[in-house]
Amino acid sequence: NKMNRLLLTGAAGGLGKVLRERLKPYANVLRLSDIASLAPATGANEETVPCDLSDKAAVHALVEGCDAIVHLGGVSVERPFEEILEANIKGVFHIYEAARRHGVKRVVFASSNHVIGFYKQSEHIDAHAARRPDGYYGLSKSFGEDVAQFYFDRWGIETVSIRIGSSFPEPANRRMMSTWLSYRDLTSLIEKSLFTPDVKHTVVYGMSNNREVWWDNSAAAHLGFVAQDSSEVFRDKVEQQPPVAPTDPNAIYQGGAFTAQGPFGD
Ligand code: NAI
Ligand code: 15L
Repeated sequence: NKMNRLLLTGAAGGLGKVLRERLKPYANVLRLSDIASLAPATGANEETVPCDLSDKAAVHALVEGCDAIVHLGGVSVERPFEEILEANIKGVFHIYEAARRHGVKRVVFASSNHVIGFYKQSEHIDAHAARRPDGYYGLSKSFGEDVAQFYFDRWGIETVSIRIGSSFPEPANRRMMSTWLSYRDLTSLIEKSLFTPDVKHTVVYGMSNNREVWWDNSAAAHLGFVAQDSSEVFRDKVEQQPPVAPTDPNAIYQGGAFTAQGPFGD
C-alpha cells in the first residue's frame, strides 16, 4: 500500500503533526500544507507547501501532482460563521474542485462527530442517521460530507468521511470515554480509507474499541477497519474527575459542550 504523492492539509495541527510521521510509509512523497508555519521538510520524502484553503488559486496549485488527499485543514472548533465559511466551507469546496481539475480520485475527509452532535448520548445511530449538526462548525462538516457525495455522484471522486470522535493522546473527560480515537486507530482508519477499493462515499465513525459507544459502523464494514485500542485503560484516571451534572450538555448530547456554544455577538 503505497502511492506516489499524498497531500496532507492541516499538517501543522494537532493531528497533522502526528500523521506527518505516521503516514510516511504510505507515499513516496508527503506534501504537507497549512496556513500556519510547518517544521521544515526533512529528506526527499517530504515537501511543504504553505496555503490558505480559502484561496482557490493556491489550493489548485497545492493539489496538482497529488494522487490522494487527506483533508484535515480548517477551523476545528466552534467559531463565528465567517471564520468557518472561509476555512471550512470554501476550503472543502476548493479541495474538491482542485481534485476534479487535477484528476485526484480519492479524498479522506476529516469530518466530525459534531455533524450528529444533537443526538442524545442515549441514542445509538449508524452512518445513515439524519445529520443533526451542533453549530457552525458541525454545519461546515455536514456541508463537506455533501460535497464529497456530490463529487462522487457527478465526477466519480471517492471519499471516506471520517466522523472523528475525540482524537487526542488520552480521553480528557467522561464523554470522551465513548468518543475517543487513539492515534494508532486513526492511522489505521486513514490507511484503510486511502487504499480500500470502491469506497464510493463512505461515512465512518472514528472511534476506538471503547466499552460504551453510541455509533454503529456496520455501514462501513467494507473498510475492514478494526480498532485496536480502548479508552477503558484510562477509566480510573477519568473517573477521578468530579461527576458531570445530569443537566450539563456534556452528559446529554453526543456533541457535548459544542451544542451550547455561541452566539458570538453576531
Ligand atoms: P487543529 O486545529 O489542531 O488543526 C487544524 C489545522 O488547520 C491547523 O494547523 C490550522 O492552522 C489549519 N487551518 C485552519 N484554517 C486554515 C486555512 N484557512 N487554510 C489552511 N489551513 C488552515 O485540529 P486537529 O485536532 O488537528 O484536527 C484536524 C482535523 O480533524 C480538523 O479538520 C478537525 O475539524 C477534524 N477533527 C478533529 C478531531 C479531534 O479530536 N482532534 C475530532 C473531529 C474532527
Ligand atoms: C472536534 O470536532 C474537535 O475538532 C476536537 O477538538 C474535539 O473537540 C472533538 O471534536 C470532540 O468532540 O471531542
